[in-house]
Formats: sequence, C-alpha cells, structure tokens
Amino acid sequence: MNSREIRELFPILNQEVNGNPLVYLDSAATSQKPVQVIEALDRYYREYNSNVHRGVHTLGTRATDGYEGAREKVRKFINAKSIEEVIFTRGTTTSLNTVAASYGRANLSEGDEIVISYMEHHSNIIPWQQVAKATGATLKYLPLQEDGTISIEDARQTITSNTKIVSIMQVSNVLGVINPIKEIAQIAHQHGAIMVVDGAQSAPHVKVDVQDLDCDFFAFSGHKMCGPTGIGVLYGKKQLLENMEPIEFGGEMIDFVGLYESTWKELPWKFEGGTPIIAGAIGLGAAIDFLQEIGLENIEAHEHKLAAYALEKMSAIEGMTIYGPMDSAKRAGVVTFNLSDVHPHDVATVLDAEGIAVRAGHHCAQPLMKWLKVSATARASFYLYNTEDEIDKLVQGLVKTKEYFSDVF
Ligand code: 7TS
Repeated sequence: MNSREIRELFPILNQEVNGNPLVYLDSAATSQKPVQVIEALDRYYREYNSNVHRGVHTLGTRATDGYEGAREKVRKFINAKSIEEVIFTRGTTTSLNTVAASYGRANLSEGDEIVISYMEHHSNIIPWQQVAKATGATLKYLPLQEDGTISIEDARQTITSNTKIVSIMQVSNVLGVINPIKEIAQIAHQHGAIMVVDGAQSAPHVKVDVQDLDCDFFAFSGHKMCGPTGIGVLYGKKQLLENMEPIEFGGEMIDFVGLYESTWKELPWKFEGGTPIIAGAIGLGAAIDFLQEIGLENIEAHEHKLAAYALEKMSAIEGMTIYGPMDSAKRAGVVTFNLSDVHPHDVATVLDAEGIAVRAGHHCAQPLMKWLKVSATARASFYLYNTEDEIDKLVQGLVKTKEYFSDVF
C-alpha cells in the first residue's frame, strides 16, 4: 500500500480546516482512525452489542469472542507468552497507576529507590511520587545527555542495589528519542529491580517484543495506534501479576463473594473489575490487524524518513531551535521546536489558520521543560498517513509565522 492509498483509509484527513486541506501533525497526542476501526466499532454496536463473560445467549457469546479475540491479537502484537499477561485498561495512565498502586505499594519501603528519567510523561512521574510518599521510598532521576538521550553509563551509575523499580519511556513524546530499554532492563535486573516501560509512544511506531526487551511491565494506549480512546493495555510477567492484588474491586473480577471475604478470578480478569471496555478492545483489535497489514517495520521506516526530512527543512529556518538529537536515526517521528521568541501557542494558532494541526504547551512533561529551560514548545508529530508534502506545508507555515511576528526578530 502506498502512502496515498493509506491516507484514503482515514476519512477524517479528507477535509479542509480554515479553508485549507487538513495537515494533521498531532498524532503523538492521538492518532486518527482508519475505516477498518470505525467499521469494527459500528458493527459491534449495530450487530452484537452485549455484555461479556456472562451470557449463554448468542450476542453475549459473540461479544465475548470479540473481546477475548482482541486480547489474543494484543498478545501476538507484543509477543507476550500468554493471554494471562495481557490486561485491558483505560490507557497508559491507568496501566502505570496500576503497577505503582499494586506492585509499588506492596513491594516498596523506606530506603528503596524508584528510578525514572527527566524526560518522562507526567503519567510516569506522578504515580511514582505518590507511591514514594506512601511507602517512604525515594524517587531518583536518571540524568540526560546534552542532546536529550539517556546513556548506559548514567543508567549504571543511577541504578543501584537499593533500586526496586526502574520505569522509563521507550520513545519520548517530546524529544522523539528512542531509549535503550533492553540494556536498561538488564542493569535493573542485575540489581534485582523490575523494569517498567511506558510504551505509549513506541507501541504505535516500532515493533515491540516484550520478551526480547525482557521488561516486567509494559503500558500502552489504543488511541495513539489507530484504535479508539478509552482502551489500553498493561502487560506484566505472569509470576509478578499472580502475586499482585487488584486495585479495583467489584463485578467481573471475582470468583466467590462471601459476607466478609471474597476471592478473585484468575489472570488476567482479576485486574478487570466492572463491565470491561468491550467496544474499545474490539476496536483495538481491528487497529492491530490494520497496523500489521501495513507492517510495523514499514511504519517505522516511513517515520524515520519523515523525521529526517523535517529536521533538515525545519533547521534551515532562521531562529529555529529543535530539541533532542539531530541524528534522525536516534528518534521517531516527533519534532519539538521553538521559533525564536514567538510563543508556541502563537505558532500553533498561526499554523491552525493554515489548516496545520500541531501541539503547543508542556506536553505533560514539565520536568523535561525545566531541563530544557523553556516553559513550553511546539511539536509536530508524524504517523503512517503523513507525507513529505505536508512537512513542506509546515515549513511554509512556519516561515509565514515568522513574517507575521517579524517585530520580535
Ligand atoms: N506516556 C507517554 C509517553 C505519552 O506520550 C502519553 C500521552 C501518556 C503516557 C499518557 O497516555 P494516555 O493515553 O493514558 O493519556 N501523551 C500525550 C501527548 O504527548 N500529547 O497528548 C498526550
């Protein structure tokens, strides 16, 4: 499938915004959805909407098959050993909070250390701050190199025998850098710590193999990988999940309920209290089918090409500051920048008038903004449906922005 054929599968892209063809460069916030996913959701609600795991009736069985079939698709997608290791959640945020609240609270005490990095998303910072406060553990930050990458040497220095949990993003939503998760997991394991991976920006863009990474937990969101909002995944190694307590209690997750004591279902259902996100999971399954048809290696190669093109064209604009490594091999399809003294919100507003959607702000990474010594940045992020022609439009829009605010240059 060429990129024009891929674009045609995304109906939303075929529209004008403010009188210009839409150029959607905000996929790191949420990706657009192909017809396959929209139709899978539509089919579920029109043809077999029903609750799961309870009915003998035909619709209930079809819904259960759809929901559990999606779990098997996720298992294959990340190469987990069994479906017991695949828990459906609301998204990356819920997945990381589950690990912190369940594993963290049970396994941390005073003197223990949790290691994260300066580039983490708030979802991979605050749950650890909270569990550190509750248990007396200490939160430690892996420093960044000057270009925003993590060095193995720094990981060796920061992770010690006191470290119990290391939690790092695989791909940064701001700098676009791809972190050496496999090597960091090895260091964590040498010290008896577990490795948690925030895969929100990697699962959509690079081939993920949780067994090869040898991570203990891996969290990601469906909506950033062509799936619906409200569905995500927590992968965890079976022996860890088996020893963990659920954090939500109620229907669906129980085996037996007495007046004062109850017991839980087996994995993975003990972590899925309440009516699950049935349509979401089915939609995510359709998204995975779609991504695999295109091929993750093709998506990754396409994004590297776009990132290289964008870095080259954007860095030629006078007054442009691009954050993160300039070597496109070190990054995925995210380019974060500031244009001279123009506030990033003004940059995004002028671009929006041209039909170009970028994000401006702190990108839920305030500690990283502090490290970069800025309060905010603008960010263009690419996915399989973006083209070099759209990057040309972005560059033209940025030149226009510069002219518009020429008094500040
Ligand atoms: N981790 C990373 C690395 C992310 O980029 C995001 C969302 C999350 C966690 C949280 O994911 P959620 O699906 O639970 O919300 N990142 C962004 C972003 O960069 N712009 O908007 C959301």
